[in-house]
Amino acid sequence: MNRMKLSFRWYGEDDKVTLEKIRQIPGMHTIVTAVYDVPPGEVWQMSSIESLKMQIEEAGLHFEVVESIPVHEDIKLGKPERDKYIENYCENIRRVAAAGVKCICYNFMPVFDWTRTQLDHELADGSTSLVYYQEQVDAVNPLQSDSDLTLPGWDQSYSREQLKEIVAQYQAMTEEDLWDNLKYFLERVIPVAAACDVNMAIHEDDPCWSIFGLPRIITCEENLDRFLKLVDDSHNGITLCTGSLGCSCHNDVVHMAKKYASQGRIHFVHMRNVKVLDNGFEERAHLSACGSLDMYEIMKALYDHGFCGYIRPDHGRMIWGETGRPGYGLYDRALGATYLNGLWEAIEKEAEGRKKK
Ligand code: DNO
Repeated sequence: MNRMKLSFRWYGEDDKVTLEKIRQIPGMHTIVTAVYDVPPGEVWQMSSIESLKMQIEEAGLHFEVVESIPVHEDIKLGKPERDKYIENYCENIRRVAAAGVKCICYNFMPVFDWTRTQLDHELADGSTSLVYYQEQVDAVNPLQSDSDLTLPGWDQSYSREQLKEIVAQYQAMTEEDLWDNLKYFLERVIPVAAACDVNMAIHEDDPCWSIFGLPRIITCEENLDRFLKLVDDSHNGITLCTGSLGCSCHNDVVHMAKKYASQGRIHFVHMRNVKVLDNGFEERAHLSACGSLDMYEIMKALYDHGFCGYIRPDHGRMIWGETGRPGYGLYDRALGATYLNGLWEAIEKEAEGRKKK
């Protein structure tokens, strides 16, 4: 039988959304988390990993997915110091594997992880969500000292000068340079993941286009094909993030789900709906009718093509007066989880019914 494992992101002991609450979501199996108090590039303490595992298992859940082990900028920039950071990365893979982790999510985006222009945009029903409006991004130029150099979601640990310098280094790089650096990284990391039987699952660039002229390459079908061939091993796979890919109308997410699931290369899925607009996109409730993506067709594509990895409801809106980490409150993600369970049960029963006939 074709099974998906339902999972939920938890930010550790400081998360207002506690394990006690998460465990009450029907069908919950796996916690997705990371060691958050270590800077990118450093080795995680075994005791920190063990402590996460213990807390999660005490709550009756499994610790099988890490999101993320961040990739140090020197690796993405191809600097000489990268070898040290790659070795640390490999050591982290060995350590989390020893604790029972089966899947590691990471990204290869220069400097900025996900980018939004507002984190609390009010939707028609009074809920709030994360949005991206291009004109607001265009107004922030990281190389102009008098520009307002922040957008929500960015790493606040850089000073303005540091950020300007690192952005300038990437602007001098081509997409081909970034591909070379990704290949160099994968050639060293994937054999270690394979030996530990851990699936590496790259997260697409969010949004899936270049920002401020910085190269971004994990953006579309053609590039995902190229990525999977860089190291042609099933441990070199993807996190299918429906919202990251689906915010561009050029990406056919249902087709991509079919294609990469049948190749056995989707190890993790982030299910989230977005409304695509002429000038960007808005994050919406998970239900298909609320956004531009057909969530049923995506789940069915995964089911029909043998997907049996981890799925988590991705960003939720803030509803019912909840406050907290944007995108990562309890209520709307829990509604998302329940919706995904419902879709999956219906798809599974229908398929089993078909088989019996
Ligand atoms: C945002 C997340 C991303 C994701 C990383 C993976 O909410 O989907 O931050 O965790 O890009 O490395």
